[in-house]
Amino acid sequence: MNDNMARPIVPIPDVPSEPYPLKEASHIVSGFGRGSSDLGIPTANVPISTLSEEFRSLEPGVYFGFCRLKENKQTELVQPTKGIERKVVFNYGCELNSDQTSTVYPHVMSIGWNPFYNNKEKTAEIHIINKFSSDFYGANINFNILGYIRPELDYTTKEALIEDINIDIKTALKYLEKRGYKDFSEYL
Ligand code: ADP
Ligand code: RBF
Ligand code: MG
Repeated sequence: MNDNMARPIVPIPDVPSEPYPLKEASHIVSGFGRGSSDLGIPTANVPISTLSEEFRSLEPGVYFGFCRLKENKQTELVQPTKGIERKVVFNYGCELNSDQTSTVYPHVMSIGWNPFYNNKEKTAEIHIINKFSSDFYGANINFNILGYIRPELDYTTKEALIEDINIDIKTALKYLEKRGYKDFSEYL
């Protein structure tokens, strides 16, 4: 046993159930850059202001679903994240190849204040379950939410957080393979 908060067991139904499926379209902005550098798990951050009222009323926590990336030609829509001074290269997804823009990827999404890092703003971040060879800041992303995995937790170590995210990834893949979930892979 360690002294981290226990990960609660949340039952996941065999098919998406109310209020899911939810579907959103947004674009990717920059955050603090901790996902790749500190955790080794990059997350595509989407501005909460671009998301529906229904989405914004979701409990903080970890969710899963499918997503698809697309090059963003309307670059003026991408606004810098308030309060975060960090220079990254925005290529708006122009380096994504046709294979990458036609593939539907599974994802796990974290919504909330990241208690482990004590963030002051609520964030919505998507870890796409795939290895990419380059970044795609500014790209468009269509995603759905098909289920809820667990609440946001605080951790005493970074390793415990990483371990839990890896369990989240395994859980998402297991459910997204089921017929009832796979049926929503084109609902984007
Ligand atoms: P930030 O705090 O700016 O979001 P991250 O360290 O979380 O920084 O890295 C996120 C960026 O990494 C994304 O915006 C995207 O361009 C890129 N990226 C590369 N691979 C992935 C992936 N599998 N899932 C999400 N983003 C990825
Ligand atoms: N941060 C937390 O502080 N607590 C969590 O329980 C937590 N769960 C996450 C689950 C997933 C699937 C992902 C992708 C991220 C999670 N994070 C959590 C957010 C993590 O702290 C964040 O992605 C990094 O700070 C990079 O922005
Ligand atoms: Mg991120």
